[in-house]
Amino acid sequence: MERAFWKEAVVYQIYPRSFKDSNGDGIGDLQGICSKLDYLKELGVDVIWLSPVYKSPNDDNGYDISDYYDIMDEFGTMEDWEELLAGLHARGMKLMMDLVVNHSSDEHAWFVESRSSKDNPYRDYYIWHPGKEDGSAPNNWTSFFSGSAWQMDEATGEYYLHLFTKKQPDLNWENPKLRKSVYDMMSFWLDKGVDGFRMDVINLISKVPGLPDDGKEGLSDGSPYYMNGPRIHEFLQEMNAQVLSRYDVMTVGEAPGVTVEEAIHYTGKDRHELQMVFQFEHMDVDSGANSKWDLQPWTLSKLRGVLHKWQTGLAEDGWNSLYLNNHDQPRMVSRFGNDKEYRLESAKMLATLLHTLKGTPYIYQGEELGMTNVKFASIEEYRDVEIHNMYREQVVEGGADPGTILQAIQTKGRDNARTPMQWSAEANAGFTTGTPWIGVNPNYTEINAEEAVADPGSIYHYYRQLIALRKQNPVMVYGDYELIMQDHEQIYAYTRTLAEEKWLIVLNFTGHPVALELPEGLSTEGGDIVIANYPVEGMDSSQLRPFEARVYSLK
Ligand code: ISL
Ligand code: CA
Repeated sequence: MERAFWKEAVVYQIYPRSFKDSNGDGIGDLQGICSKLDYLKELGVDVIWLSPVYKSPNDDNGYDISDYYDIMDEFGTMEDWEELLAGLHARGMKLMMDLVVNHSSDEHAWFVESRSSKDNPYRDYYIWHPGKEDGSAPNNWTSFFSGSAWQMDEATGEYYLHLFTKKQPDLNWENPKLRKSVYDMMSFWLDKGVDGFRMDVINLISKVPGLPDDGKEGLSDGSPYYMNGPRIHEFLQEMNAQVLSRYDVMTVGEAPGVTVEEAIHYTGKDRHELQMVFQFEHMDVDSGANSKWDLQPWTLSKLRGVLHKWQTGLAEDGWNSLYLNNHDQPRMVSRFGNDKEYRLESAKMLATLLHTLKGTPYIYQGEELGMTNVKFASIEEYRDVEIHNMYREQVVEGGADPGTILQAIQTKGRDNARTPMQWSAEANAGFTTGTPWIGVNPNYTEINAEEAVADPGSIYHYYRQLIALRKQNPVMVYGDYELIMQDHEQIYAYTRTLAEEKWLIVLNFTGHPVALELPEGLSTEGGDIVIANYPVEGMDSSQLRPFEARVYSLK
């Protein structure tokens, strides 16, 4: 067991636009975050991952960066950012910045230069290609956010690649000059005292040479030609050698489409690449084969199957990140729990899962309050570019039933995670004194931080306990994971073992009571409850109540 800070840490993700507005313009900002540092310290988290705060025209809320060296006007100034960093450090917390270098904004100076002429020195900072003979796009790849991944640029008559929106042109990692520019920029932030990076879609940066497609008619998924591409490990090892290894940093790479085998290559001990990745397989358990908008019921078997595969797959080498929601995903209590009569119980049950599996837990803002999905009644109330592009493609151009598509958006849309943080029962949930950039979830009068902090039985206090337990019990971090009752349809149960210490975790994933029959050789007799989401009084060793979660220390 090799101890490491980043294994023992709990990370809290802030989506600045929606966290706290300090000046009444309706947009969260850096001073807003500064005003909540004591709240974060009280919760007990060790690291803040800050979604992008760099200069940006906000086509994709900061994931389209026009200046990597400066702060977005709406969020404040470099001085505000420095105050935030100092405030975190003064409280013993660390700051992980978002690193978005698969693409930049089309308003970045590099792209402005690049598009201006074919022989501009920055031309090769991006991926340009002439069209096919008939003038159509160079290949049939789709963009993540609907339509072709190629955009014709009139100035030079060539197409540029954009895996995301057309205002997010892909950077050309084949160009050593671009790579050097990225490494310089990373060093700039690390020299300012940043403690790590969350790397946006980092496994997409290496594209197969020649940018081939699958030869099919019409648009098609190009991911086999850029996910975990041919030079990805070379690039990451270079980044590590030139930048990361010179600092004591924490790293996590966002990696859609990553497999367990690949994850070991990214995070293995002797690989010198990343510490952990965000894998996505468990985010696919309620989607059809082609799209997240194709709603399918999930089952515990499916979800557990994926989590178990990753737990065992990275048991010897590599390390897991643990999350059930973030700024791109619906709220976990609405998706995997019950956000109505069992909101409290199921949010705590899911929290128990996240904090007792092996890996580093990531809390997304508001998760600790049990914030839920929002159901905006019309498409106009949504803000996300992914949602609007999809709606246009499906409904406006494709003639799909608007009601069906709206339901998919209400269930899976990213704006579910982006409604303002619910601080109090005051107007606009205490998020802003102005008009919020996106509607507040109307349930803020009941679900808010002020109430939660005041109520010892709240989800918030349950998170505090879980985080505190992690600091006192190495078994939570380093203990071996072993699945029991592998085929149970309602209960997810496993043990964690470190030397003499053995913990048993039992989680009821349903809204009804379920009989608990432990396999032979395992007994809770004489064991202690470490944490549970129901009072210990009334606990029946042979039955779990709706969404009941228990962690035992066994004798
Ligand atoms: O959000 C998703 C599903 O709806 C993912 O496909 C998501 O686009 C993918 O995980 C990449 O996400 C990251 O890069 C995007 C940005 O929009 C996301 O917010 C970011 O997390 C482009 O930078
Ligand atoms: Ca503001």
